[in-house]
Amino acid sequence: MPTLSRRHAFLGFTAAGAAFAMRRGFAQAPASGPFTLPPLPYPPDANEPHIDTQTMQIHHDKHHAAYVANLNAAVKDYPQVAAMSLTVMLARLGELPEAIRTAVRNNAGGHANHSMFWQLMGGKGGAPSGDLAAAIDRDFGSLDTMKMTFNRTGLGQFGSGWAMVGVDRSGKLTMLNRPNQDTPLMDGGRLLFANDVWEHAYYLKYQNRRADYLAAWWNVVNWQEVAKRYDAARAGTLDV
Ligand code: MN3
Repeated sequence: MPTLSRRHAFLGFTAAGAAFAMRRGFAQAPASGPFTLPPLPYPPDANEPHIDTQTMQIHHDKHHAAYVANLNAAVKDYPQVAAMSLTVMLARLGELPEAIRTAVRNNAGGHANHSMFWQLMGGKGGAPSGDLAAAIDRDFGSLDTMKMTFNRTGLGQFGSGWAMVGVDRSGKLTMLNRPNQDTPLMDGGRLLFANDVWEHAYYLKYQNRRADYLAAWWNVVNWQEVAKRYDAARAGTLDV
């Protein structure tokens, strides 16, 4: 099979695999797939009054659920892709079959981003402590400067996307932004935390006032959870 690249051969997208996928297309569609919607780790009113209950419910139960359903639909006929973890799938986007690459990018990205996002909230804001606080001071100057830069990043993201802080194995923090449901996981990176600046994340309560939403979000951040992510990043065990 001289025309197949090594990467395609590695992932098993051979003629036999394509034929298998086509046969599956005629079979009964499964009711679900390998990916599932994680439950919110707190009641939907836990972030009131800063993030309202209805926004939490629609955001989690409808928007995140749709990313999961669309991802399962995209990988349905591609068992080699369906078997991958989210982080592997996103890091290898360029190797995936072209027919599903965009769907996986949008929906695996959306599933990863939101799975992380719920974990970051449900807290009482305030300030981090210990190694995480020291890293924020070292890499951004101070917590207040970091928040200001993060809010400006979120405000400056044109259209839909995310304001993000990335973290590497050494614990170095980096201010980032990504459009749509893109994530540094697509470049093999890891996220410490991020805030969703799609209008669906804030429009019911804040309408066009994205700056107010960004400012209020800090009141529900769970810094204990962020600190766990920081420790996991340095241990090399941080996933989505
Ligand atoms: Mn969202």
